[in-house]
Amino acid sequence: MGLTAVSPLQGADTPVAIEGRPHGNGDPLTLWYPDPARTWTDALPVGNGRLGAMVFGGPDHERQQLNEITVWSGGPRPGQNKPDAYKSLSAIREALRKGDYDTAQELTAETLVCTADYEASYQTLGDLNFDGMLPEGTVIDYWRWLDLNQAVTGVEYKVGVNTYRRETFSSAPAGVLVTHITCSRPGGVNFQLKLSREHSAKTVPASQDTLLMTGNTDYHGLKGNCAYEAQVRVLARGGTVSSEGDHLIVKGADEATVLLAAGTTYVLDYDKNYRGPDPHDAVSRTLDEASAKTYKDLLAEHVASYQSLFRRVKFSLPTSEAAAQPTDVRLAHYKDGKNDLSLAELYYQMGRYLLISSSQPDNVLPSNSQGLWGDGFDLPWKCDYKSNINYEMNYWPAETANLSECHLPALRLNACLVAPGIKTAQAYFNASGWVCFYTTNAWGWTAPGGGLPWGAFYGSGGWLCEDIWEHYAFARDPAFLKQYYPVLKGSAQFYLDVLVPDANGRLITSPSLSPENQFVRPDGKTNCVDAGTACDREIIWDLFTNVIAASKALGIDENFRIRVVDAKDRLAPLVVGKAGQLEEWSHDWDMASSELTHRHVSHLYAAFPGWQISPRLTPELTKAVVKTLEIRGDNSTGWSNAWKINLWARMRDGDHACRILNNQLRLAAETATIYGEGGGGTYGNLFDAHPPFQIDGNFGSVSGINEMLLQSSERYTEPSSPDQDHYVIDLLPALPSLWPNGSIHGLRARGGFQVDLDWEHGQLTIATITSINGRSTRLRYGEAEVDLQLEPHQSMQIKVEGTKLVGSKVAY
Ligand code: FUC
Repeated sequence: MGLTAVSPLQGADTPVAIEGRPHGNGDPLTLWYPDPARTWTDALPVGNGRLGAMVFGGPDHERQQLNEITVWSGGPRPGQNKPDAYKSLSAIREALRKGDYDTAQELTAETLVCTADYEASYQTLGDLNFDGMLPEGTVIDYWRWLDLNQAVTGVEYKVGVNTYRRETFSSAPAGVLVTHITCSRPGGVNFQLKLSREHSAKTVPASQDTLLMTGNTDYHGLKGNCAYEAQVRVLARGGTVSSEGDHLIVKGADEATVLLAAGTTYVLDYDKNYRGPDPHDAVSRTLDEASAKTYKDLLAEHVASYQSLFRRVKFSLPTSEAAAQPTDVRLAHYKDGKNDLSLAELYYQMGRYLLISSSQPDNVLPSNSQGLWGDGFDLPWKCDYKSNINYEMNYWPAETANLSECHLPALRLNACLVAPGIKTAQAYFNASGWVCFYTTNAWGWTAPGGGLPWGAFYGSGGWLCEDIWEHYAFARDPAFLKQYYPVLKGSAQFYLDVLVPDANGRLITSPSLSPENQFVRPDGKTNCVDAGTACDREIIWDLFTNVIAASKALGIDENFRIRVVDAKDRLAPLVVGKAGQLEEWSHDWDMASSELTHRHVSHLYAAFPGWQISPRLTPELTKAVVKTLEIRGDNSTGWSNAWKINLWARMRDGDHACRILNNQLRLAAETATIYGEGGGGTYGNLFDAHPPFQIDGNFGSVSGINEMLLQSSERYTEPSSPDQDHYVIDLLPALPSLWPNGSIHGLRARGGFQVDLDWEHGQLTIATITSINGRSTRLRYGEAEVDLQLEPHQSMQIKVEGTKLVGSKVAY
């Protein structure tokens, strides 16, 4: 990107000559650019969890592409459950027992795959277009930024001697998108404003200063179960505001504040068919209340609310001159990272920013596969909640990166899958409990949609329960665990019902898929339907472990627990194959695969996000995980690379983890889908490239950085409280040699602790452990260990003395 550009801007009527300014503001947590966005992945995202915009920053023509997290096409599909589908199960299982994989696969495809259309997609809310903002003349000193400290994006430039400035943010406390426009020349603020949407929308003036857009999510013959409303209002100081058709016209103002509020009929309630009241009253009230505040007050309350989450973690790596360059230029030059270490810090905090901005604690729906941001009506992969990895990955950093409350929208959605999931469990397995197959969406989809080798993966129900347990393990709120225990139990009931003995009497799932992958048998035939894949067993192992721990912690359900303990003990063990790899399938078929580098590494679930495999507890299986990672390679889609950062960190190989992270910090331009090698990278606005843009890679990478610096997955038994789960906190378990000096403060660890870490020359200098509400933990640094007892809110500083960890209590 050059510093001087003459470019027709997206959607602009007239090309504008622009000279960008050579420096940003030097702030390490600001993304900046010397020219406006040309493409959607150059534009900068803002969001209050629910209401978001991609801001392009054109000087004459500004486009803000809008999203509201509940704008979904389609609706609930009661027909997703094929009655009596389960009747084919015994024939499928029998075929698998006999090794007749072709028949098993045919029968699975015919009967266990849902035939209802899977068409619903997350959609754009529309566009807010500002036109005619400039007088004649060359734009100089242009820059565009996103300040992660304040969650504000802006542009500033000059024409002649006059400075024009716009700031945009989406406020969680006020519930509105705010754009503030100023010019150093009195009366210099002029523009026309248009609120529009390409499909199913009508915009009318609601008053002289307000536009109202209403519509629904009908799209190409697909009826939408969602009606929406957006209202935009201009508050000007000086000058005039008038409405004309679907436009507002601002003339000669000294400054203007543009407020946008939006809402839909969507409610996360299966019993109400996901449909609530018309949003008109709520939208009008929100807009009126925000209009009564000054811009200064709106900004102050927004920044305070955002910073209460964002400022909890401070990550610091040494900075260099390279950090002064525009963000996309930094990406283009990053390579092995040696000359621009602090780009990893910016990328890390961008991930936290994106989670806060797409998943506020009271969001009606969680962060989807593009977070909150999507431009279109039928978005990539429906922009849904793909629960065979992608949706869960979105929330991997929620707890460790100290954003526990931001996890709640996902936990509520998961709990809301129980009602439809009970029907799916009955229809496809005649089983009790609930299940979700490989994906879900806003409408309670739990069935095996999507054909093979996608749809019939039924490990997702168990995988979604991992989030529930993790929230408890970190936040340690017994009331939460009590409330969500039935969700965990219902999932365990399902798996207890569907497990069957293998030839050796060990329990497996049958039929069973390993997400989206296929195996090649010795006769050269390719199939995906197996019995007892490793991934299913690992998910069930984790779920059972957590249900046992939950029922103990709550002191309930002993009889059920005994059943779960028994089944867990009988699960078929994990196996190391001839190549030294962890076997993915029921046989040693991995090395015959035509896709040895397949992006899904589902059978490594046991190493991350699970903990069944770890270097200390299971060294042989750990070697097999390392071998498998080597075979799969480092080069795949964005989310696959991000998963491997976490896995290599768990394998205690910080340098390998960091190598993959460095590869993620590579400027991507491709937006067409790439499924394997050649994928990955990061767009100019720091969005992850699958490609196309998919936000899980951002979140997975944040989690991966956390795993390099702090781990707390290994459990131990504490004799003084045997019914509680206790965790080893590993300090700097996989510190990469590229980062010999740095610090990270405010990470969270399981068991209810917060940790600050400082290191120099690759060695820990000081760690501070604070109990949030945990009492016992075991700290580990290298081979040194110490058991700690802390009262809630007590802190302890830890130093390394020789081979020992020595602590002193400090005031919190
Ligand atoms: C699965 C993945 C793809 C993509 C999509 C959203 O199908 O295999 O890579 O992430 O989900």
